[in-house]
Amino acid sequence: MLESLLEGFQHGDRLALSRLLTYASQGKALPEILSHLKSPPKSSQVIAFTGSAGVGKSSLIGKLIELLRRDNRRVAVLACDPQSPLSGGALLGDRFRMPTQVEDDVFIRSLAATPGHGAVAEHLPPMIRLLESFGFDTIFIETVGAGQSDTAVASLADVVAVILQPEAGDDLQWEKAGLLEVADIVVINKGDLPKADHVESQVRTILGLSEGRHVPIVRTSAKSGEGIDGLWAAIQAMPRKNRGGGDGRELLLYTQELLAEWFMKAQAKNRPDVLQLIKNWQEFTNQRDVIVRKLIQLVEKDISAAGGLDRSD
Ligand SMILES: Nc1nc2c(ncn2[C@@H]2O[C@H](COP(=O)(O)OP(=O)(O)O)[C@@H](O)[C@H]2O)c(=O)[nH]1
Ligand SMILES: [Mg+2]
Repeated sequence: MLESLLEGFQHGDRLALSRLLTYASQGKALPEILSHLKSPPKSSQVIAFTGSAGVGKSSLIGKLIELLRRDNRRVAVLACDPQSPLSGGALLGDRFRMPTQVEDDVFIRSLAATPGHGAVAEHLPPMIRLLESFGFDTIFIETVGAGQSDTAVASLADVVAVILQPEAGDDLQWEKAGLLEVADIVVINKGDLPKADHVESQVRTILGLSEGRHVPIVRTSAKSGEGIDGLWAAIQAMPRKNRGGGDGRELLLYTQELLAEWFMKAQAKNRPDVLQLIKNWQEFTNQRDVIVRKLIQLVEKDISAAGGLDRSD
């Protein structure tokens, strides 16, 4: 089954891509899948759109897709939305302001964000690898910005665009100020509404406080289409990050995910050895490195017994 999927994938079969993405999103067969992926001739540009619900992330991505399709670029979207389950039917309907999936060179997948991973769906890194290997030029990741998970997005994307909108209230909330820390570009969308100037000046103040960082601010309206070209130009002007795994971040992220999964499963099964370690952790605070080493030993034993971390259940 997996073999024929991988075979189909190599031949550009979108159904095979779709199935493999589902495997990856469930953490299934990751080592096999990843080891079969060929490096694409050209790496994709991964662009994260993050910001509160309703600011217009999907609408903006939809507009950019129209623009990119005019250049015949192949585009994929991974939309991580805690409110929308994988069934995604509603998402791809009216509410999701993106072109429909009829076009062959546009691929959209909505994902439920995994608890414990903040806004970032679990196993996003291998999913990005799949899309990249399939040959998409541009990959958008849509996330609802929320605290620490943004750092994870930042490490997965070449460019992080933080989307804001004019607010009824006066002040930018702190939560948004925190979001700005991960921004490579700040987008003030809904420029057709009043108060956009006010938001922009607040953003300038906050960004001005962190010296030595130049973050472009772009005004857009996904409704009128104004500013969309400028947004794309700003995105293209950003330097590419080293996403290829060469700086170790991908390895680290992957390891963290696998360990978290192992740990959660072990806890759910009430494994006595793990429960004991958790108890020790609380009692013997001066021996924590010993406890960590014991835990790693347990994981190691499991891997060799099961022939791989992914099959350890
Ligand atoms: N007036 C105005 N409305 C917008 C604009 N962009 C998006 N919207 C509307 O804002 C709502 C939320 O948009 P959506 O793209 O789903 O936001 P998301 O939750 O951030 O993905 C929808 O009703 C859109 O039609 C804009 O530039 N101007
Ligand atoms: Mg959306």
